[in-house]
Amino acid sequence: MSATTRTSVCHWGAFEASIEDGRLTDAQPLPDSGASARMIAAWPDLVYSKTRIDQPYVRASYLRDREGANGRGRGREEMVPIAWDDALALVADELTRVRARHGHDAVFGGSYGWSSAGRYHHARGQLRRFLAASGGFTNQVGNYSWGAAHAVLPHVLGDHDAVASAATSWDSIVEHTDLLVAFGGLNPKNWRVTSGGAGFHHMDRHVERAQARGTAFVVISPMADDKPETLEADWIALRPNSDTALMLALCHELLRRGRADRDFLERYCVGHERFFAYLRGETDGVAKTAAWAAALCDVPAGQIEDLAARMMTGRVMVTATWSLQRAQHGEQSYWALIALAAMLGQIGQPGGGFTFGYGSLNAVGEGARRGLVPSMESLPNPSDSAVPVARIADMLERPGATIDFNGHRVTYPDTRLIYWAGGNPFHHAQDLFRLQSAWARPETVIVHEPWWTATAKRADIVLPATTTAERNDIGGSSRDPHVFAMPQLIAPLAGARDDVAIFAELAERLGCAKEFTEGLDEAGWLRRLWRKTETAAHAQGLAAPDFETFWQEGVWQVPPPERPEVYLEDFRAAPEQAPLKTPSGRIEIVSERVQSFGYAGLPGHPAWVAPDEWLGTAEAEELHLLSRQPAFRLHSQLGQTAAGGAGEPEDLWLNPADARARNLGDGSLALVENARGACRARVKVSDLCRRGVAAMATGTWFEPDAADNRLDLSGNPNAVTRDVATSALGQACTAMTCLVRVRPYPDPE
Ligand SMILES: Nc1nc2c(c(=O)[nH]1)N[C@H]1C(S)=C(S)[C@@H](COP(=O)(O)OP(=O)(O)OC[C@H]3O[C@@H](n4cnc5c(=O)[nH]c(N)nc54)[C@H](O)[C@@H]3O)O[C@H]1N2
Ligand SMILES: Nc1nc2c(c(=O)[nH]1)N[C@H]1C(S)=C(S)[C@@H](COP(=O)(O)OP(=O)(O)OC[C@H]3O[C@@H](n4cnc5c(=O)[nH]c(N)nc54)[C@H](O)[C@@H]3O)O[C@H]1N2
Ligand SMILES: [Mo]
Repeated sequence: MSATTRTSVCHWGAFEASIEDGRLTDAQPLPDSGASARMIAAWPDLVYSKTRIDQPYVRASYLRDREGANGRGRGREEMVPIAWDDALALVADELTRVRARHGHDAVFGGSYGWSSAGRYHHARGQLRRFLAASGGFTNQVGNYSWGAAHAVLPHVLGDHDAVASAATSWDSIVEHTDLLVAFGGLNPKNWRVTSGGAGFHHMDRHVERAQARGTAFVVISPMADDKPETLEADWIALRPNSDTALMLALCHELLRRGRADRDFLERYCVGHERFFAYLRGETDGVAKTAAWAAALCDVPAGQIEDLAARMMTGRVMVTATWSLQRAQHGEQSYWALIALAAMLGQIGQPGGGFTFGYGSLNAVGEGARRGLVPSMESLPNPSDSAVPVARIADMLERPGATIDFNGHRVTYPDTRLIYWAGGNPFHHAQDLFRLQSAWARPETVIVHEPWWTATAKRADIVLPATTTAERNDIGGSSRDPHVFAMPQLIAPLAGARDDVAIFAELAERLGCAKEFTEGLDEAGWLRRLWRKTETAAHAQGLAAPDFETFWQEGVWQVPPPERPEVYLEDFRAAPEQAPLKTPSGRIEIVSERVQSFGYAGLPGHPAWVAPDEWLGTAEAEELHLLSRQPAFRLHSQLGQTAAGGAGEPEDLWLNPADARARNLGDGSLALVENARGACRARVKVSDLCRRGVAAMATGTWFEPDAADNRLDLSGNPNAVTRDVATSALGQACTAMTCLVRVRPYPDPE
């Protein structure tokens, strides 16, 4: 009998794993790391899940007649086990055939998804490396998390650091901030997760410290649970998707009361006079007053005026969750928030200005040095075909069509082959029934997965991948001061192979092994990645341990930065010496460039544009559906475990009055539906949910009813969400813009 413990990390935190006789028996958060014990302890359940794929499989009719098989059989037909060698031969042959007949753009390999924490065995990164080495592929650009911000922020701030990496640190807030105004709030469920995995989950402690020192908090959200339970905060319960109107009214109040910081605007910004004209209604005849916003947000005008008055004194930090921009015209809310912070004039001061995402992800504002977690190198893609991530169904439906995207045109490729590893489009895409029919079009779908997810089930060729427990890696998050060794804990299960090993085999068959592996195996690559950490550390005047020491100790805790980060501090200190990378070098409250695109609803400055589908246009019985991040899953990951709620219909939050009006009681089953589809959910009645709003978590395992292919039984909100772009600027996901009807779930006969 042998028993050992090893340290490792995953997207939901750092843990100590117990291994007995070659079996992973337990996992617990590292002491004082603050990671969720419920999520961490799910590791054995995850690794040994009945949903693991035990060997390669091929869809029955595809195996019989590759070119004659009908794509509509995906997800419905039997999957036939085949030998690894035959599966690899089939994949290699199919890649060669499709590229020869239709060109490399016909291979869609964007493969969006979080994969797992290790930076070397990152499935999505390795797939794209392999497809680049073997001849090229159509890629995806942007992400689901902050696709709209990714497009608009470079026009306003010169880059997208404000959402991707930069943040005024909590230490700075604790010391200086008098008022923190949080659009979208600070929901602690989102702090359980960091991309790449973190050693600290201390966001709640930071909030507590700030409160104890005297920072006041305002939570602006349709949901009152968007804050830690112990945090005392004022709640402004606005309608979903109306934040931009509220921000513009706050700007108008500052202007009307002569409290806009004109010195700041003149020195650091461009365009404020034109923006002011818009606020006053000089350009469109509508002044953006508190009364104007009150009608749109369904918030009393007095409450808006009071909030504006509070923001006129002391040090004020404004923040917004990423959810705000995952909505139609989501670009505007981020631009408006920047304009509001600019009018307050505290950008670049300790504890002041704006920061995106405190309420969205663990470790935003955690004091950490950047650049020490190594990332795997990519290879240049011989194809320049690339499509915005959220446009996948549109791309599959309309080969050859062109769309506007951030000042240029994108032509959709004629997709003949889809290759996915490390993502779950049948979790992440909106309007899944639309995706399901578009997905039937290509000739071949290849998926690597450890588990039989909805995407794996909808493949022609499925290759079983190992989990991080079954291989060696290095992990960590750029926002957290740790780098972790991720030692192999157990032998690969059943027939599973590492993604990298699969690609290396395929590369051998396709004659590009040298380009793909560069002659290195796992051990060689991990050492090469660690050398990048050593070099980056050296450049910052630090000494990283050598690889052997790092591997033996299991973690390198990086010394904290010398001073708390203050976003745009250097720019504020010397705008001429440290200009922004915008055309003017300053914050662009008006962007001539965006205006020059001539897109509908984008006048070149923050503006209110009503969504097509929201409470402002809803019929009496319609509710606005919010599909939020799940509390104890990572998207669809952990959805097959008890910790992630496997087998339970997902909760649907309703206000007591809305539940009563629909004859729904707490715990009863409901049908959530609209013209796009329906899903089943379990009602949770709560006055923390604003009237007119229904809220669900994403990430259940999509499970359409066999008898009714527009009904999902698992409770996946993407059965009903809308697959329309934020705007031509971002072409990003708009999951939060969605109306539904809710009624009791019909009793089975
Ligand atoms: N309605 C609605 N939809 C949303 C959102 C929303 O707010 N509302 N949010 C969106 C956002 S922000 C995001 S980021 C996306 C998330 O969408 P995804 O990132 O696609 O979701 P995950 O469930 O993390 O998918 C990762 C997949 O990789 C697999 N995997 C893990 N490790 C490995 C490995 O080593 N090898 C291989 N081959 N596979 C592996 C997992 O099993 C899982 O199926 O969802 C988006 N969808
Ligand atoms: N536990 C857990 N944490 C996660 C993830 C996970 O899967 N599980 N996923 C991670 C990922 S990939 C991402 S991108 C981030 C996403 O981070 P966010 O996008 O910020 O997360 P959400 O939970 O979608 O939304 C945050 C809150 O915004 C509120 N909200 C929704 N719509 C509106 C609106 O129109 N106006 C206002 N004012 N508020 C609104 C909701 O009540 C919700 O609780 O979360 C990360 N954190
Ligand atoms: Mo995300």
